[in-house]
Amino acid sequence: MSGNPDFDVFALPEEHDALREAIRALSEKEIEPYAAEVDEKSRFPQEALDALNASGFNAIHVPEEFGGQGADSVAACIVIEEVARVDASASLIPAVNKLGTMGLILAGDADLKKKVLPEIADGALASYGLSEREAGSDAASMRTRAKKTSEGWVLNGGKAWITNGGKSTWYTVMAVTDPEKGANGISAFMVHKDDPGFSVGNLERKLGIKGSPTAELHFENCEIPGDRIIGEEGTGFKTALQTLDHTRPTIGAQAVGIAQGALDKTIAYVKDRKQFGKSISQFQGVEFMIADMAMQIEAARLMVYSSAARAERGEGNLGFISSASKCFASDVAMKVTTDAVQLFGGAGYTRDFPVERMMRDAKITQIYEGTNQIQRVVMSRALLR
Ligand code: COS
Repeated sequence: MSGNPDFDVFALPEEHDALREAIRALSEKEIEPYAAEVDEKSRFPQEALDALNASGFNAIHVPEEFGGQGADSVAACIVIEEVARVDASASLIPAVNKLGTMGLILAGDADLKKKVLPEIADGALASYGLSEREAGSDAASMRTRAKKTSEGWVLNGGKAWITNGGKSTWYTVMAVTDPEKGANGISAFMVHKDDPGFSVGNLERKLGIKGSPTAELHFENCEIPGDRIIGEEGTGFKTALQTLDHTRPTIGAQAVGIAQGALDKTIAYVKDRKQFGKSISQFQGVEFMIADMAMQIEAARLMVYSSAARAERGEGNLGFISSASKCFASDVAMKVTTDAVQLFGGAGYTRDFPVERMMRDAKITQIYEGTNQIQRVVMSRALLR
């Protein structure tokens, strides 16, 4: 059977393959050597930030008109996936830069975009502030308030579990502007780290992604100018959910990357490790586990790219596919990394090998950007409405 060279409808464009090659090489050279130490010391992966900033992989989603590269959503997923393959903490740099600017890109006005986006393209970090201690899955029950004044807005309250909090320059913050209107009384704002009354509180002590600080944000009569609102008053909750429609696939990409990293390490290990006089990769019990791991990763990757491509094309009703891709890929990452530890045996349970870190890092992908239970709520609502 001869191949049809024109049949490229279900293949990634060559640019994406070239992008993967470039970001993989950079990740293996500049990020992977520090990953174990970053985790061990719970320190920020500065080397990764420097390398990503120097190569322009820090925020490739920023549109060209605002100083970025205007890369498509699948390209952004590939960058996140390849960084996560060696270090999940570092992959939160490009992932959260997208999360922290997507509301602005989708719903902000040109002047605010001009103020914020070029800085992010240049290497400043952005974060996303939706959750509060008492408003996690039920995000609309948030208490942080923003009151209009003659000068602009004054924010009071606090946000919790903010990824890269304290490292970011800009924060997309959702706050209640009209408590009578529920979800439709929430607005979105861009807050700068130097705004008076803004401060970063305690850092969480976590199971994984230890290189990425997770912080509280405090707003005590925090004054911001009037032009920092994203879109119209009262549209902030919708902007926040629309953002997640675009960024849940990026968490799927992170999960795929973590899983692929664990599989690659496991394949090398099981070929090398000998028991009963032969390499353990020659036992069918091991072969079948490897096959299942790879099969699940492949399915997750396809769902993530398809979801990112649909977001890129501007399709409506992204709720089902974006939640499905994040949910499926993160469940795959948890399963694959757990199996990786199993296949490494006693060695896998030690910090001498990276798979236990990958297993700890995978767990968060089932929780953040909406728990996998919330993803199933979003999916079933889309299917049954
Ligand atoms: N895009 C735009 N608007 C949306 C939307 C979307 N994807 N999904 C819902 N909306 C709109 C609804 O249409 C509704 O507007 P109207 O009242 O004008 O019809 C409004 O937003 C509120 O929606 P809904 O009533 O469905 O909100 P709920 O309070 O029931 O919450 C869930 C919905 C649970 C899906 C939402 O709170 C959620 O995703 N929670 C998890 C939050 C999360 O992911 N947190 C992690 C932090 S981010 S790292």
